[in-house]
Amino acid sequence: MALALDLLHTIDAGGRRAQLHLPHQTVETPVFMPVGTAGTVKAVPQDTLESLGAQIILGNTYHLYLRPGHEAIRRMGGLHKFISWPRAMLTDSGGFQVFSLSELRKVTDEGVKFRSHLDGSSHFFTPEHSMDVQIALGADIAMAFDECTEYPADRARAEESLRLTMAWARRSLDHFRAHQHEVPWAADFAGRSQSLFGIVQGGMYRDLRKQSAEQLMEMDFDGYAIGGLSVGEPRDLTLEMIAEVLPMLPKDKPRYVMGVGYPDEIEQYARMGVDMMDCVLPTRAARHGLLFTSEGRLTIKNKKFAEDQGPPDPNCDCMVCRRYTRAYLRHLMQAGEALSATLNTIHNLAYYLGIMQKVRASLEKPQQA
Ligand code: PRF
Ligand code: ZN
Repeated sequence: MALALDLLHTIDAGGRRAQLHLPHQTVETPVFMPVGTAGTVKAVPQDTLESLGAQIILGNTYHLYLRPGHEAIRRMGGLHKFISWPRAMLTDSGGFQVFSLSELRKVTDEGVKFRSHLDGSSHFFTPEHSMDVQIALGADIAMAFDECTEYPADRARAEESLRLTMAWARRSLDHFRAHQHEVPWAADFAGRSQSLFGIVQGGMYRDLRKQSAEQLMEMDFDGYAIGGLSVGEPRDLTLEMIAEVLPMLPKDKPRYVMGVGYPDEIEQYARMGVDMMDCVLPTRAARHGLLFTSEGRLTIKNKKFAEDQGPPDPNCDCMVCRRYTRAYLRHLMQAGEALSATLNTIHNLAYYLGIMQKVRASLEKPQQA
């Protein structure tokens, strides 16, 4: 069996409190997944992520394929063992990263030819190759190889891009099913296997989104993601696309919106019935000195914090807010100290994970009349 989703409670707005049973972890949902692109959630050690309550983290096929290489990771027992992460993991398929990071891309029906952003070397990714890499990495959840349609895209362009993504979804699933048993930990989890999610695309066209979801459901993936959002479109469009697709998806399978969002967005989408979300925002912003707090955003290098003896967020009980002052965090950033990124990231992740914890608690309560 791949995964199992146990629904604990559902509200009228569609939101669900559930348990997602994966080989390495039972994940309490809705869940926020910190991004660990190259086998590390930047600046934070794995034991700290565990104490922050991170249940599942992301890895990227594109980065890990280029360095250190998926075959090396397979020989070392898979990504969990390599990075010493005992809980759940999900790998993105490489599609999105090839489009956002690599140079000189050439897309054909067969796949994508691109040059590495590291050394300019030439590579060719196909749906089959993305599956081979993701099976070697052995995350609990792998993603279909897709094309993230850019924004804005006119109707003809969105249709053509969707046609490609749907053909790649079919090929991803066929290859995954044929090779799934080659996952490095196959022998350690009798009866539990890696899962594959399909990705809904379709630009900002509601009927294309619908068509995409229908086609993927017919293929019968283990879960469904909504991609191609948070790519520069206004927020009401993001919301409209999510609202169009969510009610169509099967109730007994996880729903994942890729690459969102700001704190109020992840809360809103979770209440609508999105089970999983990931975003670089809390981690990337932290490294630029932007803290998310219960009192709004804080630019920590601001001079006004030079002698501020208060905690970053007075309503946060994370290990940073319990111990350090705004003045100290400002100093670390000003001095270019490595600890700056670590402490800022720990707080931002605690804040994001805390939001989801509160949403989970509120989804468990009987609804007010
Ligand atoms: N496809 C994949 N990964 C993604 C996206 C997508 O559309 C997005 C869009 N926000 C983030 N990550 N494969
Ligand atoms: Zn904090």
